[in-house]
Amino acid sequence: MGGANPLILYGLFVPLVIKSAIIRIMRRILHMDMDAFFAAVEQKRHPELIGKPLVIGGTGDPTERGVVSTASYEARKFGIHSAMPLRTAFKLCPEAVFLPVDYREYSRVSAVIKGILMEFSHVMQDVGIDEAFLDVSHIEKPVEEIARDIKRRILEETGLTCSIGIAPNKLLAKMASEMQKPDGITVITEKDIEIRLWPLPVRKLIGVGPKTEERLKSMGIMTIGELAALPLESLIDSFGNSYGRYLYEAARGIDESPLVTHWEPKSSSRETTFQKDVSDWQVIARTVADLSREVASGLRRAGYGGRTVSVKIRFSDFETHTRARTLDAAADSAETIRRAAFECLKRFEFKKKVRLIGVRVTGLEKFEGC
Ligand code: TTP
Ligand code: MG
Repeated sequence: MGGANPLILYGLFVPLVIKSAIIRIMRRILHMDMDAFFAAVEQKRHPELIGKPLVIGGTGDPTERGVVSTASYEARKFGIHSAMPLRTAFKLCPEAVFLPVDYREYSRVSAVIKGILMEFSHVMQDVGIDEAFLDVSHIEKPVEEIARDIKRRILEETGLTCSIGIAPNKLLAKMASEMQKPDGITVITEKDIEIRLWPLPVRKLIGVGPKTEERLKSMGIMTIGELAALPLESLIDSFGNSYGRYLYEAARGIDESPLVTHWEPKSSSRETTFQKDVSDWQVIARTVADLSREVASGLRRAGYGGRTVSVKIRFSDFETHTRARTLDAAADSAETIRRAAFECLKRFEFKKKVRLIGVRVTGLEKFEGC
């Protein structure tokens, strides 16, 4: 009868300690990505377009300059994809419907979707107009059920479908959300890395672009599994310390990065490509004034002011120059930004026609009370 038996204490506490360690390590991260987002929003408000090849991009005129922002799944069957010139898309599928980009509407729908995600968890990382990470570790429900609930709410509120990936980290969650598009739910655990990650081509690994893919190909590495077989030293030799280490860990499905729930914008900019290269000073000046006004209104909406205004001019031969002007204090007024942009404009030599003009404000500071 001399107090608690240390063995019983051991039996009681050790499993608790282990359990809390597992809970801490095993995060449940969800990645949501809307399906053919811009096209789906258009099909929602124009139901007659459902099931048709639909291309969203530029001004919506496929005979003009501009690139494809997105294509409906029906249009993708013709080989049309994002970033392709609209004219090429038109050649591939002349019967497709072409529509202009309506950012205002897509941003509105995006805000509704992000609001729904926030109802499920406040730990959300907004990564783009149609995607976000959500930490759902604390929700005591099977992950598939959480994903189904989110998809149901998004469908009810917007009429749109999304694909969801769930995994112990952001890297695997993002790869999972791609695996069963459209309208899919994919759960990946650490046990799945060997069978589901390693057979994939290296390009499917987040952070591997076309250049790295080529480098790896030349080393005889085609799949993520082959990449995972390379020793750390040889990756560091080939790709440098930081990217080499990233590839080593990513190929093993390791990613400890936290969700970034708050970010500060670094710059605000707008640019425009003319349908036909211009030399008319009036047009150039009016464009700079319009872009300055748009940048200023974006800054005010976000509650920021900026110190440095720069103007970018791309000439008809693609030669591109930038001129910058730093203000005495951060500003968000259209008038101040326009005046600084015009000072920049005066410092260019206009010997060739102009293809593109951009206005950018950097050195942003939060304007309190906005
Ligand atoms: P994505 O999620 O890459 O594409 P998506 O939603 O159209 O299709 P998926 O079903 O494969 O996810 O991009 C989201 C939106 O961002 C897309 O609808 C349009 C826009 N976008 C561009 O404007 N330019 C681009 O190059 C890409 C890739 C996307
Ligand atoms: Mg998408």
